[in-house]
Amino acid sequence: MSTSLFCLAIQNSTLPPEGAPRGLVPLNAAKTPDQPESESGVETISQVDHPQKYKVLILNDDYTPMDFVVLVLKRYFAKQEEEANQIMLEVHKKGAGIAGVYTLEIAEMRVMQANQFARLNQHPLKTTLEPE
Ligand code: TYC
Repeated sequence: MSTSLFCLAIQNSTLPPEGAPRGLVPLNAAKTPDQPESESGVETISQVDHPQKYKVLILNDDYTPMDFVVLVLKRYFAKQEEEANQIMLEVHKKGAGIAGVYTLEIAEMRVMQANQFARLNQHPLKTTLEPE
């Protein structure tokens, strides 16, 4: 998928000159009033430089033990004990919280692993993802 995006970007000749900082390409650089962004290739380049990120949300429930939630945050979301405790308490009070922000493939993997770990341990704990 990323290969075809990259080819389209080159074909539309909107890449900055060699050596120019790509992060500074104006988002409307090659856009004319009657030309949709998808044809200009500009939007494509911004996606190549900044792939969409996804928040992994961890959801509250009434049954999963607090210690287990902390363990999940440490094991699958690389949190230290203190931060894991803070996130768990925030979720407990507010209903949901952010376990981490990742590219789609990584976010999907963490959600699957965390949900499977909870299921195997017979806890109803759920994580899910949403675009950032
Ligand atoms: N509410 C749970 C309890 O009182 C603790 C909990 C916190 C569960 C966070 C899930 O994502 C969660 N045992």
